[in-house]
Amino acid sequence: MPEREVEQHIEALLQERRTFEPPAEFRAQANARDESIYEEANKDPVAWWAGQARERLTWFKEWDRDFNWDPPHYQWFIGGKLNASYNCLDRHLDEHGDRIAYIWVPELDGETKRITYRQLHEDVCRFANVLKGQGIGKGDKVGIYMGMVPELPVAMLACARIGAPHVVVFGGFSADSLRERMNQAGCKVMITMDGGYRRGNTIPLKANADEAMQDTPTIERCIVVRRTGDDVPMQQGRDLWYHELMQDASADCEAEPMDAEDMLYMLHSSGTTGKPKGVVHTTGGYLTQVASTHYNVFDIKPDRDIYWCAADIGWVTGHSYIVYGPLTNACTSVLYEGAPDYPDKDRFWTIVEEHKVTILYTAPTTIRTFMKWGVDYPKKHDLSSLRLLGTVGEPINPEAWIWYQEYIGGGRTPVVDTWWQTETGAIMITPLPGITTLKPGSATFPYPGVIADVVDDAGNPVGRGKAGYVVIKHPTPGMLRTLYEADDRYVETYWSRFGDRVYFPADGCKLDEDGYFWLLGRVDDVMNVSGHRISTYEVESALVDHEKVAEAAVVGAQDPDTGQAIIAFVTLKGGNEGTEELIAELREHVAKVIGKLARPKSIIFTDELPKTRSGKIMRRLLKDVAEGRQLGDVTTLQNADVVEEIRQKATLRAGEE
Ligand code: 7RM
Repeated sequence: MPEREVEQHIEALLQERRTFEPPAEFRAQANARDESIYEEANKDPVAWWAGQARERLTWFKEWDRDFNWDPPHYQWFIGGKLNASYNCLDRHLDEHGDRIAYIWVPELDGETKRITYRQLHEDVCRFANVLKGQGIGKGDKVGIYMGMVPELPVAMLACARIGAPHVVVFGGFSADSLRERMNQAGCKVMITMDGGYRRGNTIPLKANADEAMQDTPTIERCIVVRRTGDDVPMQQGRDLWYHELMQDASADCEAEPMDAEDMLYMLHSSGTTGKPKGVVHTTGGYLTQVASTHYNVFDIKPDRDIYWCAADIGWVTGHSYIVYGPLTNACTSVLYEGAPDYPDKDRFWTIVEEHKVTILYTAPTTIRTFMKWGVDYPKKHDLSSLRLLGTVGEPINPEAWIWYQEYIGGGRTPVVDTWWQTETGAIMITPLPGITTLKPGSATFPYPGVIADVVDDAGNPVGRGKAGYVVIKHPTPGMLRTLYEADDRYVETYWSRFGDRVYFPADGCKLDEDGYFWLLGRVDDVMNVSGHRISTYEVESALVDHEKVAEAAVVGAQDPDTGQAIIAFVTLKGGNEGTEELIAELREHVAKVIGKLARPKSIIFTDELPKTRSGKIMRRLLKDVAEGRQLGDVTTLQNADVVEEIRQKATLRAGEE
């Protein structure tokens, strides 16, 4: 299909259909289909969450007190006892033991594995015994540095089973980053793999782990899963093979009763500057919010749905919506090992077609990449099994939202744009697909039980039609309890901006005339140009709205005249050239969409934008480039080499001006 036609079609849809009602059949069958859910939750959020905790989880012992708030610290379900692995596995066995928990799709064809709840339970029990055999018990931290293989959720759940908090580090992180996180957490054991597959190459996980372990005094053992079969050195007395340990382990292991407030895991936040923050999540509260949101936002029908969250388990999205949410809800998930363009750019659609995926959850940046690749890839496949789509990670521009719904969802599916953070543990602002009238680009409304608002610099509500900071006015069960061994930083980062009773996520947000929330991105990305507040995202959205633009990143660079100046980095759709004429055209286009005040001062064309491994554009780096600074740490980039290219172009342009 010619791209011009696609663009015109999208343009027309953007004009015509500003809002999307839930399709009647969808609403009729939705888990959440009655608007009273909001009223009920608003009346008494604590009681509502307690209801969710009872409904969605199995407790060994009911809590004595549902909530305690000693600002800015809080606890949920105090005195309650439960186990996350028991909730994910054991309690499903009688009725659903033969249901598939994971359809594991390896990057290479031909070895798809279907793992039932019973098999997963058995592996988890065995591995829990393996960990016990290595001296791991309640409270000991376990580092995990793996690719997307079934042994990864097995390892996490085994930790949860014996009460050992896991500390997962994304497999794309360097040895240095891994070491820093292992030491910060004081991990006793590390679980890794010989290597992982990515785009046909192998990632040397064990080699990186070895390098990290040259200076990790607390790590006593390293357990290695065999995946690639590469020859890796095994250090006598420290390193052990997973498959050998599993062979001898008993499949009998009681789940340890944990306190609701016991740490389930720690995960370092994807901060781009400074020391990583060890975000602490609990057992009862976290699992409650994850299970509740997963069930209602994705409208999970455990016996029918094939659900696919295409994130990496190394990020919070994977923790909550590949492991804990779907398993708590006894759902069948796709677990995909590899990249969206391997062996070809239609890999996702091959998987959706072959496994009849019904729900797909991915990131806006991935969607924009699909747009860049063109509609012919999805069009080659039958995607009619899809009934619901979701996005997370950054604001989604309306054009991408519409494209996603139209070309992936066949114009039928609701799209849930879900806003949340590593720190919140679970979804906070989101549509409920059977209830909410959608507006492309808006995450719509706070989830039931979430009290959110938008405030100005002084902390006063801005009211409808205005922008400010999004805030959370009452702790939810899934939110972080602290930063590991850095409680001062916790208080200062999240509970100080507007006093100790208001959680500050550091995201800008606009409330529209109908009370919809439009998340605008990090407030550190908001520019101030001649006293005007302009979101980098708004300008980016205007740029990608232009027919020749594939992706754009905008930063505010210091400027002697206007305070900040808008600098745009732009990648073009195939076949277009970055000429002076086009620069003028794009500036004009932004002026038309937002206003002259938002016109970028400079536009720099580049083949790629620098992105973190979770796909977030590294604006900080681009800001460094735009302001002519020495570049900081680039190790968390997935494509570090593009930075030098961009820097040279930026210098050239500066010379021209
Ligand atoms: C889940 C996750 C958190 C930051 C957050 C926002 C941005 C995430 C959305 C979004 C607009 C969304 N955790 N963000 N989702 N912005 N709309 N639907 O991404 O800790 O890695 O990032 O991501 O800025 O503060 S995270």
